[in-house]
Amino acid sequence: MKEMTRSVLSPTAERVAERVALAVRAGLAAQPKRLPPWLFYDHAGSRLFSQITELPEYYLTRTERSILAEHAGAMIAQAAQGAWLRIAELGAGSADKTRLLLAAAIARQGTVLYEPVDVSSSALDAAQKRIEREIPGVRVAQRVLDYTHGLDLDPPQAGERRLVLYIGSSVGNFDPAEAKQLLKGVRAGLFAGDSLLLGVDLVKEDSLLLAAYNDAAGITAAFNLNLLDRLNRELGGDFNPDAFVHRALWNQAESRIEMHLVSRISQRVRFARLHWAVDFAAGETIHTENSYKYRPGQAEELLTKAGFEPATTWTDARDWFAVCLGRVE
Ligand code: AVI
Repeated sequence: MKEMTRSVLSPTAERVAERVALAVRAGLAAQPKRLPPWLFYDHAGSRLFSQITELPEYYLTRTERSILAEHAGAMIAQAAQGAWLRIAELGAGSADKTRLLLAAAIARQGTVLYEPVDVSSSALDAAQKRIEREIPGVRVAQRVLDYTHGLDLDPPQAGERRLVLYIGSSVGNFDPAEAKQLLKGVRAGLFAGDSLLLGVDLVKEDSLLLAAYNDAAGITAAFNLNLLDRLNRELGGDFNPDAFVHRALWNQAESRIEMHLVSRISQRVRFARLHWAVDFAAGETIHTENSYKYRPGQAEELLTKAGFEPATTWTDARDWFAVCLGRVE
């Protein structure tokens, strides 16, 4: 059975399967148990995340969008500084938010080269189709790579500058040391005059933060629990998702929302494809995600530590979200 499964997988799918198996073995053998948040984003998880971004409680997406809608022109002008701008994005396109920046670049220079960067070529194909259909004037050049291990892109041509987008509070899913390493890797792949646009969620009242990760419709709970379905499907697991419950909490000391899956009962979960099993005590949790919230000035500090020169920070009227431009000097 194991051999059969292997033989029908493409080399890329095999690499993903291997990566999932390694992450699960390491994470569920650890104490406390944990799983990395990239595991959320299978097909069903990506759809659930897209629903999350529309939830009334999940203010992040719409707040960042409002900042971009108001300031896209200034962001593009500051990044370009009179040169021709190409726009790279870490992650395969955040749809309508990216569109605001691409449209501002087109308004300024007539056309734009958009380089979405992702490990998943299927996610990039989908982003390319969507962008080319929706925004005439954009030329899309996919970059298939894992940007968490550095950004190895062609240098921009003479008279060009590159703006890298890392928006959507994605950096918030990394702890401060990892975030610094990741941005240092991005910086290492850039050239003088290039820049990075970084979107971070800001600390606010606990009740607002908690509601965003504990929505009334239960979509975030479904997103968290979907991880167990994924492991059942991909690793031959026998998780009973009803035996786990979603929990989101605000960790004030670490300035982060944490998501966990809590085992309701004492139970053993088997993974046929790993020839392995793991025990859970009643109440034991799997820590599935951190979402760091920044205080004013911290995003700029992070940019500086990663080797960027913070240029401008744009926020909304309530100071709920910040978008910072960091420049390579
Ligand atoms: C993708 N990332 C920035 C989201 C966040 O808010 O940390 C993922 C998410 N998790 C639960 N809801 C949304």
